[in-house]
Amino acid sequence: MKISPLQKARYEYKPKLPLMLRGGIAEISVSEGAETKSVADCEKIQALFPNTYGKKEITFKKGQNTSTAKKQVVGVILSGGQAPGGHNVICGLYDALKSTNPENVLYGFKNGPIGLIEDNYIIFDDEYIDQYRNTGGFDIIGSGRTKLETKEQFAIVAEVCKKHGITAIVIIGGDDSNTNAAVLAEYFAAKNTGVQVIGCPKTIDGDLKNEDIECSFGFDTATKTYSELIGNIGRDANSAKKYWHFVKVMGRSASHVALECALQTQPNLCLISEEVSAKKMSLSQIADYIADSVADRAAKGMNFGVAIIPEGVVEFVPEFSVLISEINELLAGSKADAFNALATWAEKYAFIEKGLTKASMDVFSILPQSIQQQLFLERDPHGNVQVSLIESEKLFSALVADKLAARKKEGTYKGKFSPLHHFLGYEGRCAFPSNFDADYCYSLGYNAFMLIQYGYNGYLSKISNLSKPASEWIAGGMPITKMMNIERRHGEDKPVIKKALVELDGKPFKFFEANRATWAVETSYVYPGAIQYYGPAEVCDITTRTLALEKE
Ligand code: FBP
Repeated sequence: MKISPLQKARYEYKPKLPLMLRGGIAEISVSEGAETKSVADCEKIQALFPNTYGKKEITFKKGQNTSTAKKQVVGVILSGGQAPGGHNVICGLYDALKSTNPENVLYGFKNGPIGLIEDNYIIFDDEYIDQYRNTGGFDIIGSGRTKLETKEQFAIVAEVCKKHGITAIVIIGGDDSNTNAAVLAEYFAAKNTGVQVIGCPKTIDGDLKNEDIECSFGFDTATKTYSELIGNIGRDANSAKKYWHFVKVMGRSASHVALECALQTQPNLCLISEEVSAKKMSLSQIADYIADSVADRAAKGMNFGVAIIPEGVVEFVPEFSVLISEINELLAGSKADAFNALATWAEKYAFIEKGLTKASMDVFSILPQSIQQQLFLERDPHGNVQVSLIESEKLFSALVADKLAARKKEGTYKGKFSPLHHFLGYEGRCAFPSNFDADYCYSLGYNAFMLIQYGYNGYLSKISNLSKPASEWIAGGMPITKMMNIERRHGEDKPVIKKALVELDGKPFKFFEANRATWAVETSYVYPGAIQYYGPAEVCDITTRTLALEKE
């Protein structure tokens, strides 16, 4: 296999652990804190998790290791979308496990949770693991989106664990995967299997965070990668002075990624879905808001700019989400076949016109035809419109073009508007992890093994104090049930980890809000450049603006 010089150099990088985890396993002791309660709906969560609810918060410290010496056979899975640093979670877990006892074994179940059901695995050894140290991607064992959530699946997993003598499972995933980790932990405890479950917080979206988890891994590297590209685009815009760039960034429903990229690059505009929702902004209001900045800059002779659009924004526009549900209804079950059988777009349009309410038709009719057609082409396995596939960067630039054309007619706008479109998502999910993510992930994995060794079940590996140098990070664990509440999902009340959206009264948004009017009209771009892996700590080890502002 041919490897790049950077990959080769990264193999040699020694991730930094918190001081309390350094110096060898024999010196890591545990300190138990207070019993915990879930963030909401305590009684209901307790009733659903009688064996794992209310456990104590725990912190590791330097001292005599008092865990019971027993052979550990651990299984690990990667779940959901790729996030930089996943390989290092596995490397940290492997190193801790092997340095505790060389007889310990680490199984990697392949292609996500399905690997546990299909009993599809590899057993890690030094030679294999060393090819993945400090690298991006999830290709070490692959990932997948199958959910582990039913009793039948849990029974199969229990059988697989029994077959291999597995004592613990580590689930590296987002809020849904860690919710399922908690349910699996409860199942194992109720059945007295003796198998422990530990979760690790992953997702580039940054929406798995709360008072215990300061950030999910991968967010740092992905946002640095996107910000490098947005900075480059800004510099190109400021050089050529002829294009408006509409950049959609990943992040699912939450706008943490968009906000972080805006804090790093200071574009002319950044939509924040949570604000759109709070202010109940319509498509037309959003288009006017963008058009104002285009016109103000044009008046100063600047017919160029950069706008960041979070991928989930259209879901938060009230009239658009009503339109989506009406379309889902319109095409439910066999009605989709009748629609698809229509030969021309004109016939389809007439069908749509008949099926939608007037209010939704008003919204539908102002959309560019390409977006109208996307709403009917891209369906998920349940038959619903996949909102993340809607090219909202093109939608908004088309709506803004209409607004500007109208203003031109009125004589209130005289500029030129040439939009270009970009979507930044997959480009950032498998980048070489930044030093922050390399260190954070290795620590999460190392720490996950300490939780296993000390016998904890249903815990999330927790590394905190992350805005400080790695030596000052604090390692410990938090019962997953503490992060749960009851939410309505698919028509049922379900215990889930609360998803974190951007807080409009939080410091990162407040900072953005205080500066955006200037950024909208001036050209204040910042060019972060590429992630640096070697060099001074103030260049290589800094984390996100979001985390820095939150911890100010
Ligand atoms: P996770 O929530 O599983 O971490 O995935 C994040 C994400 O990258 C989102 O930002 C994006 O909307 C989605 O995955 C894309 O999914 P897919 O990889 O299935 O195309």
